[in-house]
Amino acid sequence: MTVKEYLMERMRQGTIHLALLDPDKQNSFEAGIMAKKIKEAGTDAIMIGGSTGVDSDNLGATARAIKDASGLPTIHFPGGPGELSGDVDSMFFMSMVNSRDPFWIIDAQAQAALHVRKLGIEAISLGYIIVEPGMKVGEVGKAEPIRRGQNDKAAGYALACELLGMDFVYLEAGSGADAPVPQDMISAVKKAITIPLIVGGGIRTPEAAAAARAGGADAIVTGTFIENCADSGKLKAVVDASKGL
Ligand code: 1GP
Repeated sequence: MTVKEYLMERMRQGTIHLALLDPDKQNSFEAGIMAKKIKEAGTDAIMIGGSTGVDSDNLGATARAIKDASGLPTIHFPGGPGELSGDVDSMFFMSMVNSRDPFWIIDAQAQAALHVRKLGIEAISLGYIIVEPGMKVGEVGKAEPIRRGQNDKAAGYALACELLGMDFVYLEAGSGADAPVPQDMISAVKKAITIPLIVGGGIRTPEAAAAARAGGADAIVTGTFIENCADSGKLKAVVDASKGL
């Protein structure tokens, strides 16, 4: 089964949780320990990536450690075309569709594509939509973030991604955002598309996860919260709220 099939299968049963680990924030040994903890909390798969400080070496080492420690599927969440590893199970082959720089829309992907194929990495295509505040990723990607309240605009971008043949759409408020993507924007986007909707950025409480789920998110991503949370009960509470358990 491919990672895409695995995710689709799980999402058919309800909202799933994806944990994001940034190889620049801890060494691979620590990433393995975190992966084991988050697996016990019930996460469905682990995304690996960050906007800066990731290279093929720390990406590969982190992917191997996560796999060994948890057995969960790994998904590379790339910060640019210079970091690639055959040690991941799959990658989000993504376009930041509301970037104002063609590099982040298609040129980075063109630089990486032949290498991705050569390494045999499963590529899951993804339309990446930055919502304000957008944080570091919005800044690095020169995004023009969707403003709060611009629900039709968000839905238009998302449906354009679907009509272009992309597998998934990701609404991203940015890692560490003070407020996640608003629930009514998630609902408006969900209503417009038939492909799965991933939501992330600024989700660090069970209430925020439940709101994203109620809005219609098919997958909820948490990164910063996992990095900072030593309490396995709190970890499980956010994962459970994401999945409606
Ligand atoms: C970032 O959406 C993810 O790409 C996760 O954001 O770190 O705020 O959970 P947080």
